[in-house]
This record gives sequence, structure tokens and C-alpha cells, in this order.
Amino acid sequence: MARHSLSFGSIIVALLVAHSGPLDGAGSSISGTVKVTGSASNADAVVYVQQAPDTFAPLATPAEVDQLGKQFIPHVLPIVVGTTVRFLNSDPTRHNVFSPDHEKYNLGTWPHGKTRDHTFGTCAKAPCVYVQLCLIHPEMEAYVVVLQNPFFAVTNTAGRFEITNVPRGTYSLAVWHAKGKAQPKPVTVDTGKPAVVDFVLGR
Ligand SMILES: [Cu+2]
Repeated sequence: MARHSLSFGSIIVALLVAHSGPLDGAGSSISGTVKVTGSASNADAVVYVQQAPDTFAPLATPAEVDQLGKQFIPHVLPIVVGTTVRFLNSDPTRHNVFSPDHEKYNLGTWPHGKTRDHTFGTCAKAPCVYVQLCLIHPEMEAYVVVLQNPFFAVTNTAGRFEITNVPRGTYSLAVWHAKGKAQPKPVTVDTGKPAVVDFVLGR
């Protein structure tokens, strides 16, 4: 009985520790729009909190990128540093995956239905952007964007984004896009007060 009580107490302590720290407390969402100047589509911009207090565990299960119709899907994949990405080939033809960026990798070439994993283990200064290419199909291109924290979203065609469950705090909100740039903007998130931020990307 005493032993049982001890372990129960340990669990309570563990829960309290897990819930203390700078990110304690409810937050809200950050939403808005990104306009990509000179482009018909405002999709595939990554809007992200540049730096949040604390460190963040990667996903327990791999994020996925499919190769279908000679395209990488999704075209842009933001992840927290440490996340493993599983590359699947859903085409009848063989595909390759390599990236010339940062530490560089070539995962090889593999057939329909097979996967290869790559873990994005380091990122000295977010965003760490890795273009994904295929040696067999030069037209194939995608991006993995490695970030410090999970408070990010990708815009849809209309340019809309929403980052949910952002802890209370004041942050610098930044945008990454393959073809456009904008200065980060300060944003304050408070309980029950969703923040709205709009960006216009220039060249
Ligand atoms: Cu290919």
C-alpha cells in the first residue's frame, strides 16, 4: 500500500513538473493572410513563431511526404527540429530523394510502395530549409522547413493561415516562402484574444 502511494505521488510530481515553466497557461490562435506579390497563388508560405521559450519534442510518428504523379505532396512541409520525415513512393516509376542543403543527403532510389526515412536532427538558426529533389525527374521539387517550435502553419491558395494553441506571450512572427520575403512582425497572444497578422511578400 505504501509502495502504491509512493508511485502515485511520483506521478503527481511528474505532472506538476510537466505543467510548470514559461509556457504555462492557456493562449490563443494567430491567424491572418499572406499575399505573394506577382503570384496567382498565395499557397505554400510557412508562417511561424521564430523563437518560443522552452524546447519542443518532435512528433512521435514520422511526418510524411508522398511522391505521386511525379510531385512531392505536400510541396512544403514545416517540422520541429528532430522530426523524422518518411518519404513514400506512390508512383509506378522509381523515385530518388536528395537535398544539397546544410548537411546534404541522398536517400537513394526506390520503387512503388516503399519508403525511406530521414531525421532532421539539427538546425542552428531556424528556418533551416532543405529543398527536396529527385535525380530522375528534375522537375520535382519540394521543401522541408525545420523550425524551433510547433507554432507554425502553411497558407492555402487564398493565403489564409491559422496557428492554434499558441501559449500566451509576445513573439516575432515570420514568413518563409520559396519566392518571396517579408520582415517578421511582433505579435502578442493572450487568453481569449486571437491575434491577426497579415503579410505582403515582395521579392
Ligand atoms: Cu522522381
